[in-house]
Amino acid sequence: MTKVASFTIEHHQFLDTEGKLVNTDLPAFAKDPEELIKMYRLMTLTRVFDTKAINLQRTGKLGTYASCLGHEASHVGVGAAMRDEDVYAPYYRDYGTQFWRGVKLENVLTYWGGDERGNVYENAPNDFAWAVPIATQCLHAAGAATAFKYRKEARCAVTAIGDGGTSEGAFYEAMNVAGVWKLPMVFVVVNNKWAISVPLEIQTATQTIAQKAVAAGIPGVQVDGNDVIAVRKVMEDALERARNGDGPTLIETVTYRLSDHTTADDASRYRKNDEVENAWKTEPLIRIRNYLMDTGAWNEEKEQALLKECADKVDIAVENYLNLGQPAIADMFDYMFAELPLSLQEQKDIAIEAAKHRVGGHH
Ligand SMILES: Cc1ncc(C[n+]2csc(CCOP(=O)(O)OP(=O)(O)O)c2C)c(N)n1
Repeated sequence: MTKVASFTIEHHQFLDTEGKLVNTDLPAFAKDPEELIKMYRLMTLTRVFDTKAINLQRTGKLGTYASCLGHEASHVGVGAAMRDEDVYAPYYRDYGTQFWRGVKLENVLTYWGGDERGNVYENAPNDFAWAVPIATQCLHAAGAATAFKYRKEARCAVTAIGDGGTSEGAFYEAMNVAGVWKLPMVFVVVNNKWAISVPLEIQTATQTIAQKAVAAGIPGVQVDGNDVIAVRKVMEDALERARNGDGPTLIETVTYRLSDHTTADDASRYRKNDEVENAWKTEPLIRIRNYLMDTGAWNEEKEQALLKECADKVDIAVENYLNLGQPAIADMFDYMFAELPLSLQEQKDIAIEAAKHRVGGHH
């Protein structure tokens, strides 16, 4: 017998669950407290926003909403490493990355309010809309990365997907083409341990999600997804490789979904309380806040001011969302097909006509 291939998967971490450094070889950005504070501020805003969005759904002002509670470091670390000219193809709960890139809080509310205008990101116009069909976004990102390579542009495409999503064919197809064409892209798998009620060990037989990269001939690395310094660092390295023409990377961020899957789910029906309680001990905000406090860059006064500022920002976004007014009737027909099938064209015409006759009708 001869060994023809072997692999190892690295796990990266800088901060332990208490916020103490386990690796003192800090990347450049982490030596600047202002950079860390910027990330912590957005992580906090994302959490305050998330709580409010759930309350809006519970009071009937928002449709089904997918919470990102617990994902804040994975999201913000990814966004912070990207450049404006890169392109992001998100899945449905990637708000932290998107906020970093300029997507407004209002966009998220508008989208989950069932209004297509939520997908129009004024400040991140090249990024893709949220993908709810699992793994399709990986192919969109591969398409964008192919265009960047073809046009010789120094841009990268980044996509994110959940652990369950890596069981989809589209995920492997995208990784395969990215590997063989050395596309300038990064695949981020947010491993939050659950795909609705399906736990990771039933989802896949692999020891890590990162090793799924081996099958595509690309590097796979695992990172503590609750450690924002580590996520940004591995992301920066992966983007540098991509920009240098060395091809794609798969990053697995190991985290935990602290909330229900969506507001339409009740995770207590399939998940043990102990597991969730333990996960709260390793959640991402505590450790970066503790680290900043220990280094003297943060204090209780700044914390209280930040919480107030976040609450105010969220309130303004909610007001804007609630005052947006009705969308055009045509919106629910216009974005699925390049050419509308005849049957839908008929329905669209009827809907527009009916709206004209309704009091306050809008089209
Ligand atoms: C192609 C496809 N199949 C099934 C679904 C239904 N669905 C929505 S979310 C979900 C679980 C996804 O889990 P994971 O990829 O781990 O991401 P998470 O939601 O945990 O962040 C499923 C099966 C879907 N949206 N698209």
